[in-house]
Amino acid sequence: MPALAPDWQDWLAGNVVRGCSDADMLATMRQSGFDEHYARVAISVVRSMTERVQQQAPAMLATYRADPCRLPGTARFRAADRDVGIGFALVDPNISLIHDLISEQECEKLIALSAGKLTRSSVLDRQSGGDEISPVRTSEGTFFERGENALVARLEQRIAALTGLPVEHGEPLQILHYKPGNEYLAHHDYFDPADPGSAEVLKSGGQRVATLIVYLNDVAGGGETRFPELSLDIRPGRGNAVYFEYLNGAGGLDARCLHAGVPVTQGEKWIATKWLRQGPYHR
Ligand SMILES: O=C(O)CCC(=O)C(=O)O
Repeated sequence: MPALAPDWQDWLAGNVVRGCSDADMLATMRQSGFDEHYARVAISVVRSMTERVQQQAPAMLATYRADPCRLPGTARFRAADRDVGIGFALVDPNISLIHDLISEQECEKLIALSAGKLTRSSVLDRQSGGDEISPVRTSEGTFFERGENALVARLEQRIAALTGLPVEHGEPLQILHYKPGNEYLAHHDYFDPADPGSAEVLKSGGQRVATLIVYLNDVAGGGETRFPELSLDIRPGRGNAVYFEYLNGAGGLDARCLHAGVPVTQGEKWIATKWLRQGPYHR
């Protein structure tokens, strides 16, 4: 039996530590083309080794769990014009950490193009469906229309390849800037069907299906994207991205995707956010 590549060994070990089931890991390996028997044996071997290490070296594994961005190896795949890596992939809910989605130069260019046109970020007024300024969200931001420039168009192609959703399902790319103390309190990105304002915002494109948050810089302190229902923190790392889906095939909305941008404590944080809809979106 050929040896399992080190990046897959790391991926399995990380998932065992996080408490993923064998069935979930098997499903991901099968989707990536592994033979079922081979995948079952690999899962069982890595599980037993990891559990043995877990008993003997809990401190080491606590570090591993707290900082999945620093997992040593990642499975790589092609997203349009770029090779990207997977830091981790949870199956239920579907949340992935993508490494190297965009280059350092692309991060810098997006920041430079945005810096002169930032305004205070708004949130949805759940009554009217309009925008309002709220202490819930204290960042500044700006938007790029779909295909507004060559860089945005290239990123949109990459995101479409990554998510399997057409470019037309994407809302404008949003760039956000957080200074120390700025944050976005825990919220869902989908529109609650019970809110009076939702009917208006659902008219174009329907419900939001998924979100991609791209980290444009390393943050000196704080600024993690936190999923409180899942005890999961994503530390910003330049060029990396977190992708999460909250609308399942049966039309159900997954409340476990509640998330927050925790306060930046040192330095600044720049991100690009792409919200993806069920259908083509126009504003
Ligand atoms: O700042 C973050 O990490 C989260 C941003 C966010 O929740 C959003 O843009 O919907």
